[in-house]
Amino acid sequence: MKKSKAKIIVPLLVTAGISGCGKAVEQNPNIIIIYADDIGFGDFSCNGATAISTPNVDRLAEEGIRFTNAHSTSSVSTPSRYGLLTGQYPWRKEGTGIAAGNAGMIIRPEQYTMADMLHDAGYVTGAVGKWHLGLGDKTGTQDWNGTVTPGLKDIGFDYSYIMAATGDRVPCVFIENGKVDGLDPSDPIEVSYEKPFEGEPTGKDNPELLKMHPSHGHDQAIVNGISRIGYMKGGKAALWKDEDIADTITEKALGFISENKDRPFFLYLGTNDIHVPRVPHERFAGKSGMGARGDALLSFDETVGRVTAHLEDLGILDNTLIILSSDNGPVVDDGYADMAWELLGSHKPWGEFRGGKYSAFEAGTRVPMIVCWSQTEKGKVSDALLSHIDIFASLAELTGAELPEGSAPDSRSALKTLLGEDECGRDYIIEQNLNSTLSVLDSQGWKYIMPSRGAAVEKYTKTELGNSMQEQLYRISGDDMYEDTDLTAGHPDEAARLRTILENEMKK
Ligand code: NG6
Ligand code: CA
Repeated sequence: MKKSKAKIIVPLLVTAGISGCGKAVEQNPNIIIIYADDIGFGDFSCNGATAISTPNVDRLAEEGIRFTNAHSTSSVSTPSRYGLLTGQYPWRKEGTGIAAGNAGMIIRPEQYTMADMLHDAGYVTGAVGKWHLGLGDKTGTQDWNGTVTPGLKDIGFDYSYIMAATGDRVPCVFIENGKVDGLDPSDPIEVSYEKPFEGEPTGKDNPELLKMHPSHGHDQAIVNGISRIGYMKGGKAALWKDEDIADTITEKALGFISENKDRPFFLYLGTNDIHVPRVPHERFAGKSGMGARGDALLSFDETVGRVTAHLEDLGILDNTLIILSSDNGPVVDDGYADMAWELLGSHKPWGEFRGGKYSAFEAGTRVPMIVCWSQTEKGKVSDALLSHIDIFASLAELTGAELPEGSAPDSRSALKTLLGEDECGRDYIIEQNLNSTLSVLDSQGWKYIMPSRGAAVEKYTKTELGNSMQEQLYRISGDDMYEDTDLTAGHPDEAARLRTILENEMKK
């Protein structure tokens, strides 16, 4: 049971006066968070990419605010999503690292989530797409053939249609309100992260069955000609086809929007694009000229376009606040031989930042972010320091929800920043890498990375993780956004100032 619930809101009457470009709306706006997977700052044309074009994302930027200094809470998925949905930094809680597909629920039913808050504020709440925050009570105990419980309804989502974890992890099925969609009861599903099922082929032993080969890991159960992490058997009728995942997710999202068009809704839309395995629909295959990674970006862009067009068709675009961002920075080869490096050409998924997915360096968490709503100034670019940790409290302020004591402990409202009325943003934010090395980045661009025993380079992807036994200090500003000059020795006061901030945060 939750300790307490938010009070019913006083609906916010938004008027055109706020920033002058929209119509007056008389109910709380619908809220859609489009949370991309592994899309880097430099992957969208509105952020400077020239080798790829993302017109639908660019249109949201033209109609809204594009942020250049926005950060996920972590450089991998599970902790980032945990931080976003709970308003608590993931490094405060054990067990928030990259989750297996049979992990138990990481956000526990007694925790107060963003979905709880918006539900209590009168919203219909839905989650569609990638989940990756565990399901059921305990790891490995889920009843995949019955109802997986506890589930998303226990943490505030009225509706859910989700992938348990990632495209590369079993079980490779969609789960609707706790039940595997399309399951034939005479062909039950079994899932194991410990041992293979006798008689079932694996990527390791049966590479001849693969249409896409792993480059590292990913050599266990074979589904749709692609080997995954983890073992599964059965459930044939329910297995996803990777080529159709984006369409399935998009259509479920559109369905949720249609169904709830007449009342305020909150949709958490986690795309599978552009996580591995990247197997976009044939209408994108070969279209980017950059291989599967680029094609998946085009697929993501189409999802954004379809959502926007649908809102427009229903006449509710003006009254819908869209937040588009990514769970972590980019990776090129993340475990499948999909030619991503060979075909990357001049494209820089990480923009001008160092590192990438998994890293403590900026590209790990400095993600693309756009906020679009009829009430915001069109085409604004904001350099304000912003963290996804603050979206929770910002939406509480927007909707007038009161948070129960102790909920979203690290979240501070950044509503004015999100709506473009404040250009300063946070004084500082905390970032986290794969092995939980923490960094502090302040609004002046000073960045301190704590000492860490973690590896300097991620062994599979070759990403620089930003780990060092020595503390590191960088200045990220102006025309020098690349963390390559350690300033610790020359600026001991700055290093000490940021170290103290971090130590104080860690004591909370
Ligand atoms: C890693 C996987 C990688 C990806 C990542 C999670 C291997 C070798 N690598 O362990 O492919 O699945 O986990 O990505 O298995 S995330 O974006 O969901 O955090
Ligand atoms: Ca991710």
